[in-house]
Amino acid sequence: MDFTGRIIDLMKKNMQSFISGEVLSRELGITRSAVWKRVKGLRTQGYIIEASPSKGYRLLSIPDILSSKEIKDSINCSIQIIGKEVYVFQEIDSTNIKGMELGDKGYSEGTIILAETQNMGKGRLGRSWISPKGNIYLSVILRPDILPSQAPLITLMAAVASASALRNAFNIGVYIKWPNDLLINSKKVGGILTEMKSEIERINYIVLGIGVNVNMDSSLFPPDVRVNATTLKESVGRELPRIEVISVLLKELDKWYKIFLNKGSGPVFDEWRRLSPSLGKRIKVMSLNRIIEGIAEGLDDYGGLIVRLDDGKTEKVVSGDVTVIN
Ligand code: BT5
Repeated sequence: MDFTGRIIDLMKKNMQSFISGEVLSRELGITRSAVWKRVKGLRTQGYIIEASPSKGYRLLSIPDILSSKEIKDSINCSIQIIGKEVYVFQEIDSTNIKGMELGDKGYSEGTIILAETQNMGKGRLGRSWISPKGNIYLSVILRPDILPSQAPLITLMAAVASASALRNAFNIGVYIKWPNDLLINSKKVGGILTEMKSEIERINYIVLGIGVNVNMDSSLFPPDVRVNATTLKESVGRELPRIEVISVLLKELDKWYKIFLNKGSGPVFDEWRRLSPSLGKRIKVMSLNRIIEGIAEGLDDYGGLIVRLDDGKTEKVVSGDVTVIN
């Protein structure tokens, strides 16, 4: 690690209290003026560092810039699968596109791709995901030993993990709407896009993409999206350090992915039901080629939505957009 990295590390260990220039210069084996030069450099990167001639330096805040080291440090020890490799891009077309590229090249399960902004962020069915700075755009490469027809279960697992992570860490009511929406007060705060490369009977890899609106300025949403969208900042009432959000997301994803691999979909379904207020409600589902209305009754074994129609029959829906009818 270079001198600047080591200065950050030492100051972080003493966050909010002073560390003298003398101690820093001794630890690093460089002069005090060389330490000061690097502190000035850190300030230009957005680190807020107080400098006192008698007491030394005090780190007050860290800029909200994503770096693979910060992310790895934040999840260190507690994670077994998700986040073994972390790649961060300033700007990218789509983290899912990059995930497919790396998946093809054989990158290992748990590899993470993050970007500060996406210029071709993807939603489902060719839709786009608005991706300005300040949010989380995350993709994970997974290589589960499941059938291609079971891949939608990964979306449900990720929805449960993401909603649980945000609920526990920030005490906010995040709910799930089938199949891939994360909602706060019925507005979309995040979405999940699961893509895969497979043969008929075997998945080569899955790219699990998660987008969460964190600190973005909501006025950047076009009006038609704005009415149905929200950010964590709006709910919590303050900006959140994205590293903290990413860290809780990755830890919870690791936990739920292992539960899914070891125990199957049962525990995921149980939690999914608890977090899905639209179950039991009257809904309208718009799929590519039809619209149906009925009561949202539950999930089938593959994560499809079971809808009870007015004539008493049930239909299984594998993809579509759900609206709750009041
Ligand atoms: C989704 O699609 O909700 C999946 C979103 C997945 C985004 C992540 S970011 C990391 C990874 N890399 C990618 O390129 N994608 C994934 P869908 O259910 O089809 O919803 C898309 C619709 O949500 C759009 O048509 C808009 O109406 C709305 N929308 C777009 N951007 C939004 C945003 N930032 N917040 C809330 N709603 C948005």
